Formats: sequence, structure tokens, C-alpha cells
Amino acid sequence: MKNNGVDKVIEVFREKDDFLITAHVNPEGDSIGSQLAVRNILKKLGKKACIVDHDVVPDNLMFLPGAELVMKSLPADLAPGAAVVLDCPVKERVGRVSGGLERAPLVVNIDHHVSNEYFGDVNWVEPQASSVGEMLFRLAEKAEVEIDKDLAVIIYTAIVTDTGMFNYSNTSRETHRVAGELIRLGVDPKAVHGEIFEKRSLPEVRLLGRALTTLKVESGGKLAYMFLTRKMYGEEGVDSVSTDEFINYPRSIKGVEAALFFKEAGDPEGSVNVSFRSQGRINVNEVAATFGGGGHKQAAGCLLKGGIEEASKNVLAEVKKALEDAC
Ligand SMILES: [Mn+2]
Repeated sequence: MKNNGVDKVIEVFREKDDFLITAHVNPEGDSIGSQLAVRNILKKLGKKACIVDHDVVPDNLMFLPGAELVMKSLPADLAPGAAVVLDCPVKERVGRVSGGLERAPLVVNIDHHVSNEYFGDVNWVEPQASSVGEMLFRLAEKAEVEIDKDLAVIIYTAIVTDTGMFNYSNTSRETHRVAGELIRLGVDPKAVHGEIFEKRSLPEVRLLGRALTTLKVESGGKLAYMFLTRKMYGEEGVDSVSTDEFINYPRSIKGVEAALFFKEAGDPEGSVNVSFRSQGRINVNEVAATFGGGGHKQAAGCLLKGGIEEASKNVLAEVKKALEDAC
């Protein structure tokens, strides 16, 4: 477990010429934003870089400069000098792109998850950082790479999404310093917010409605959870929508200590995405880890094989146990 730090990452960025960039499956603002930020920085250093992801970029992040360049499969002739893995606690979380990591002689792991397994040849992990975006701002400052408006918008998006709009406990004085700098560099917070959070599709809002009808509260009001099934997607005539915010509804109920959201995944089929949130009394990173996942103390996730009912039963039992021990 060696944390090499930002300087070593900058050294690799300067030394190698050709980079593969990737991040975790089921992408959101920080994983997309941090990949685009690394690409932007590498381009300014005169390097070649391509981004390959297991999933497509969510619609609400397509406004980000460079989002259209994210590829879904590895180019056949890809032979990168290094791979950069972002916002990813374990190597397996890159999904299908893991084949690309094997083709790279050097893997750089940049992350802020406390559960990070230091799987890179070079590791830079800062669990106290709000987002990988925030870390990359400091990298750009240190490397003296120009932070133009495009890069500022990309990093701001990573921060605003991973902090739940500066709401979560990972929001620090440093987070606000960076956000302030980004505004000075040209970010319009209202415009970015509008792009990310106020262009919901009708099916997305209706799917939230369907998920909310499954909402249950147990453990004497301390546990709230809900489901989203593939059948519900079918009923709304859509295949994928951004569901990042859904977990906030069970989480926001008065008295709830732990919130869970179970979502049947389309790819790989027959698997279930689980999101965990805690108000601080239980460590959901530990609970998610017992199911092969991880994340942060108050926000974590895992991917389970099998049907949603069976998957949820096991997870709910573990969370209830943790609640009994802690509360
Ligand atoms: Mn993140």
C-alpha cells in the first residue's frame, strides 16, 4: 500500500506519451469529469490520450467539453504507455476496460475512496478530498497547466456532483476554495447546475415516481430503502436514465440513519446495483465491502449478481445488524 502522491503522477504524465484513461462502471459526474480533466491536462502537456468506459456518458453530462470523445470499446491497435484509472477503489470496477489495463505497462490509480486497494503501479489516494476533480485541480496547479474555462467547468461538475451540491460531509474549506477559484476562472454555477440537475427527462422523473412507490421504512424508522427494476424502465419506454439523485429521497426522511437503493442493472444483465448512504452512525463502506463493494464511510456501493429480491434480502440483513450495533 504505497501512496506515491501527486508529484509522482505529474512525473508519469510528463514521461509517457500515450495514455488510456478510464473510470468506474455506472459513471457519474466525478468519474466522467475526472477523466475529461485528465485528458484536458495531458493534451496541454502535448500527450496523446483516449478515454474508454464500460458505460456511455449519462445524458446530463454530455454538455461537458470532450464528452463526445468517450469511447465504449478499446481501439484494436491500442498500446498505451500508461493507463490512468480514476475514481475507482478496486481495479475490477472498470468493468470491460480491464483488458485495456493489461495492455498498459504502467497503471496510475488516482482516487479519493477510503476503500481504495492501491492496485496501481503509481497510486495517489486522498480520502479526505471531496472528489477526484478537486484533486486534479491541485494537480493542474502544481504542474502549472493552464486551467481554462473548459477545464474549470469539468472540475466544477465533478465537485458539485460528488458533494451533492456542497451538502455532504466531504465538503471542506478546501473544496470551497477550489470552487471559488473555478468561478474566478469563468465557471457560471447557475448554468452548470442547470445543465446537470435541471434538464431531467420526463421518463426520469416518472421512474423516480415508480421507485418511490416501493419505498419502505424499517428498523424503527432508521432504515429506508427502495427499488428500481428493469420492468419499470420498460414501462417508461427507456433503457437508461441518470438515477444518481434517487437515493437522496430515502436518505432525507426524518430519523433515517441508513438509506439503500437497489437498481437492476442493464449491463451486465442479471445484476443489481446497490447504493448505500449513512448519516454517520454506521460505516456503509464496511457493509458494502462485505459484498465486494466499497466507497466512503457515509456513501458506498456494490454490484451483486442475481435477482433483486435475493440480493436485497442479504444486504438489508447486514445493514439492520449494523444499525442494531450502532444505534
Ligand atoms: Mn468520486
